[in-house]
Amino acid sequence: MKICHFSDSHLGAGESHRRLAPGGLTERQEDLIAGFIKAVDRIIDIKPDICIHSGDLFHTVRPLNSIMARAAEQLHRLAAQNNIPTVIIAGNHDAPKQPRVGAAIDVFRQIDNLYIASSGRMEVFQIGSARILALPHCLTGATLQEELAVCKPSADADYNILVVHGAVAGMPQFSMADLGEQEIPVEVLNRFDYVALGHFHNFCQVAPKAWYSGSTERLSQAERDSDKGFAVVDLEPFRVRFELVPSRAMVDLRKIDATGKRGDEVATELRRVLDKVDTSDKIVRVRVDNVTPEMLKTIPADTLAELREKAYALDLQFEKGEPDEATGEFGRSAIGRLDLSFAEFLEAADLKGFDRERLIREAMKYLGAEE
Ligand SMILES: [Mn+2]
Repeated sequence: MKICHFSDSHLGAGESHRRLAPGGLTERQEDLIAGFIKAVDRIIDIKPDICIHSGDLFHTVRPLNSIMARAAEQLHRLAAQNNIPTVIIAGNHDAPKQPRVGAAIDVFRQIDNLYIASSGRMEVFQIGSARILALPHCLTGATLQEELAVCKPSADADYNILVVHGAVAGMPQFSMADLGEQEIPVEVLNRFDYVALGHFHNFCQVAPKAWYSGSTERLSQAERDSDKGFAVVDLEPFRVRFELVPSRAMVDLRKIDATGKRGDEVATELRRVLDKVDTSDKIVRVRVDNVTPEMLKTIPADTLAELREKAYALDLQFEKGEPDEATGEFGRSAIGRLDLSFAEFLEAADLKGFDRERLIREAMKYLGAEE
């Protein structure tokens, strides 16, 4: 039995990218969709017995209708048109925070051959000789514990496969520092013939038969050195290999020390650093340390605009001191996600008598989403 396991497509991410693509989404949003489509193309070529998507198909609980339509097209192609039974679970990004909101992936339930777990409870699917335990992101930690307690293989099935989204407990390197991220105990992983993990964005093995497939596109600088793609799993004999899918290059350039420098001097140095690389097709990060308010006031805005214009995406990080490198780069992006999670919470919350839009606007201000 052959399984293709992919994950964390985060369709809809890249909203703040400055250039629009034809159709109105940003170029970066199109990138993420393209990565997902390339993975689907390869899976259709491989034609596995089962395909698994282990969560965070969408970046948010309420993706744009246009993005849902693009996803529907691909899932229909994969499961219905090409007859590949496909299991998909909700991850922490696309699972609703309240039951009445429902999961976006629920709208795909009518697609033939697609098995969806989004109820916040474990769902069991029998596909051929495999019994699939699909555990989506749970509403509460208590529910997760209840489900993990009954998360056991069945002797009646030839193969028992677990699909779950979260960080493996006791392995902080797999944490995305997300709000509401779930922890999966290692013991659970060792009960199954294969565990398809989602959440951590780089392909890697975490237990003898448990893998993160990684995401289908790069979402943070912590992923710049990792290839993107998916896992191809053979159960008999057991073998897991990585299938590469082309993705957007990310580079992290040399840090610039602004100590004692004026704004125009920092701008000249930025230009020198950026001129060494063809940035036109890359997501580029440069960090400027020891920044003072005076330096920021005198930095020529037209130079910054020009450098931004040249790059596919330029992330300039101005830091007051020299931040601790050990804070972890997945953790860094968690600041961006705190506002996202809070906005989702506000979207779903019962706010009778309040101006929801205004609350969201104010919250974004305080959470630093509008830098
Ligand atoms: Mn996740």
